[in-house]
Amino acid sequence: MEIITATIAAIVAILGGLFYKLRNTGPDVNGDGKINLEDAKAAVSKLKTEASVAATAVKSEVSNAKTALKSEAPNKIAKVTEKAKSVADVNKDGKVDLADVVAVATKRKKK
Ligand SMILES: [Ca+2]
Ligand SMILES: [Ca+2]
Repeated sequence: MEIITATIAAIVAILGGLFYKLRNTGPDVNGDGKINLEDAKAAVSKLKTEASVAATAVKSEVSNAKTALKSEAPNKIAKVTEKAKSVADVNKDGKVDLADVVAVATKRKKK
């Protein structure tokens, strides 16, 4: 149970962190004091880099979880998945999707 819950929490945190970083970037993305086309390019580049970092971290978490789950009984895993879904469903609308990641990022900012 702890394996999936921890993995989902880690993934939500990774994605929340990604959105948090991207949200907190001002218009002068490359920090040269001017706001122009170069910042749009820098924003795309930054998005690619951050998304790639997050994707790698998520893959690593999933891989760790898969390894850990090999020792768990399959009927346990179904129950665990339900539990993990309820943990990851931050805004409690019954679905685990991008809105939950945004909810996490929003929560963090308020703190
Ligand atoms: Ca700039
Ligand atoms: Ca949700």
